[in-house]
Amino acid sequence: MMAGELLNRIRDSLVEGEPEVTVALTAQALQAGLEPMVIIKEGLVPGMNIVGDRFACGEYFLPELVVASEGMQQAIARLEPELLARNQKLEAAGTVVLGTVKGDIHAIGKSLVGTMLTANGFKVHDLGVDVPAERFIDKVRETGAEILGLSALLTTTMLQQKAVLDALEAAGLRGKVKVMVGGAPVSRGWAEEIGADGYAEDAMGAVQLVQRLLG
Ligand code: B1M
Repeated sequence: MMAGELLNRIRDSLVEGEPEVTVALTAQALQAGLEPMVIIKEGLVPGMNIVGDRFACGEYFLPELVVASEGMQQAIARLEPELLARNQKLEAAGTVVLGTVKGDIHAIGKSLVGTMLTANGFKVHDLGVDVPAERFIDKVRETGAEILGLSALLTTTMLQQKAVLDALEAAGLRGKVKVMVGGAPVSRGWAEEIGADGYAEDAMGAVQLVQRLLG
């Protein structure tokens, strides 16, 4: 099968809700020599976007969203060792605390950001999803992290990014840690508005941003 066809089939298997097919095709794509990031960007993400659009217009419901996200998560789990193997550094380039903000349980994009940061030599403390401001603050204090990454996928939970920045300020930590925000509804303008140190559009952008923030 040609690379393009394989990627289209990966996309379609997510849209059709066939996680085991998604994983099998992902393995096949790796074997065929496709780069893991290409499989994510040109197969999995387009599939997920179609599922999201169908959900938004009422054609799909939550069960379809859940099945598609399982397919994507399993496929990324299959790709993760390959992503990590591509760029192992011996010395930690810096420490990042990462999580999806309170009220928000979207994990996939945040986890991908964590994987790519790890692959590029950063020590990542991933606190998971639905993380309250106090947990971010405790972890930043405990680890002395230089970077705090806040993911939000809902327009409602974007406000939590601002809440975490306010809580950092109140805790006297704002000057000690650089804050990166991201997630589908987040923009550079929003990052500026709430006084974050940077915005990244995707996982590779997050790696570049962290490298830049750490000079
Ligand atoms: Co939800 N959901 N969802 N969902 N879901 C969206 C986000 C939505 C846009 C779908 C739609 O209507 N079109 C919509 C939000 C509308 C809005 O607010 N504007 C939505 C909704 C409404 C909901 C619920 C409210 C539905 C309901 O219950 N009625 C509910 C909310 C639950 C909650 O959080 N409290 C809900 C639930 C779910 C599931 C649990 C079923 C599932 C998530 C499962 C999981 O993660 N374990 C889910 C999914 C899968 C989606 C879509 C379809 C896909 C998200 C995804 O994983 N994308 C999504 C539609 C869409 O985005 N197309 C949708 C793939 C991922 C690789 O991309 O997450 O964007 P993304 O991450 C990217 C970048 O954004 C960036 O890098 C990543 C990699 O390139 N990035 C960062 C992300 N975080 C970053 C952090 C950074 C930097 C970059 O620095 C810190």
